Amino acid sequence: MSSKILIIGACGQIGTELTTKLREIHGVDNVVASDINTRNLELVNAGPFVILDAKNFNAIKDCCISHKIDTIYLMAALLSATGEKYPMEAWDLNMNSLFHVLNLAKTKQIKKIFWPSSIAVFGPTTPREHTPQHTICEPTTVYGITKQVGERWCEYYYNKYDVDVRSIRYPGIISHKAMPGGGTTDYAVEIYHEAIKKGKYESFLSEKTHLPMMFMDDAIKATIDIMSVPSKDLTIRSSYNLSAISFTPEDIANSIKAEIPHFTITYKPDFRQEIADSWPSSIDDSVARKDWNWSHDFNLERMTSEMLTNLNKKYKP
Ligand code: AKB
Repeated sequence: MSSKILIIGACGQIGTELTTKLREIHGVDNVVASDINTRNLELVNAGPFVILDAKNFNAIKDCCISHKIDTIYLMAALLSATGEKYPMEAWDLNMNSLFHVLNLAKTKQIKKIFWPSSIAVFGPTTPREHTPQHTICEPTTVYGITKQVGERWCEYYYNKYDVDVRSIRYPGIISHKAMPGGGTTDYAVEIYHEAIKKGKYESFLSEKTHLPMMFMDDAIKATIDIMSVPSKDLTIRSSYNLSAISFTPEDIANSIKAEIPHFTITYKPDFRQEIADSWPSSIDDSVARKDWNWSHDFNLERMTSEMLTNLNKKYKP
């Protein structure tokens, strides 16, 4: 029997592409997309869609009952940069939405949950290079704190209540369909849009800021893969380290210049620099590679070529 899936936060950067992929796999009618508003009309019109506030337990519960949902992907969250501007809102949304789905799964109404964590669980005291799966986690952002605490709760619900919750620590995600919103790694998406539209970009991170990143296709593959493996194969019930490529704004600018020679970049670091400086520069994801055969496909050059080809079609059809 096919799963009946609910995606909460389906109109966001990852939710948009995850919804499409899950519908390809499970059938359009088996995947209910939901968000707090209808900001992505293409997605809203492409299949079942419900307006849903991730902070409202009863609304999530009613939606699950009426659509006979057994699997939830909880993609709604306030990210690192927005979280610093609205700390209490970030805490409220990121924690309560997680408790709502964990508590639904505790009653066995929901059989499986995907909840994304982030490299933001790490902080300035974490080893920066090849950050191990198990290491010091002293995050200095509200977003990072919510992800760290969320990881502890996921593991707790798995151990105490046998809740099958699965999670990965996403690095910065680069994509050309929906824009990211409110993250520190957003520069790595904006830069491609501005390269096509204006031939120049002012980066809010300094040229040598080296961060872990990933192309969207790899992130979707990881998300689908971890949800597909038998439960017994997963040895981590907090969240898996996940890695693909790491680069600086200077590296990404050089890869764009290889295709658009007149492209120029300038640097004007803002408050997000401090957040980026507190995160690892590369991640050791050997446990994910061993447990569920994770591997990535896109390097920087291939990603740049894919981004520029698709954004060219969008802006210069
Ligand atoms: C952010 O920059 O806040 C996110 C993340 C790394 O989780 N993209």
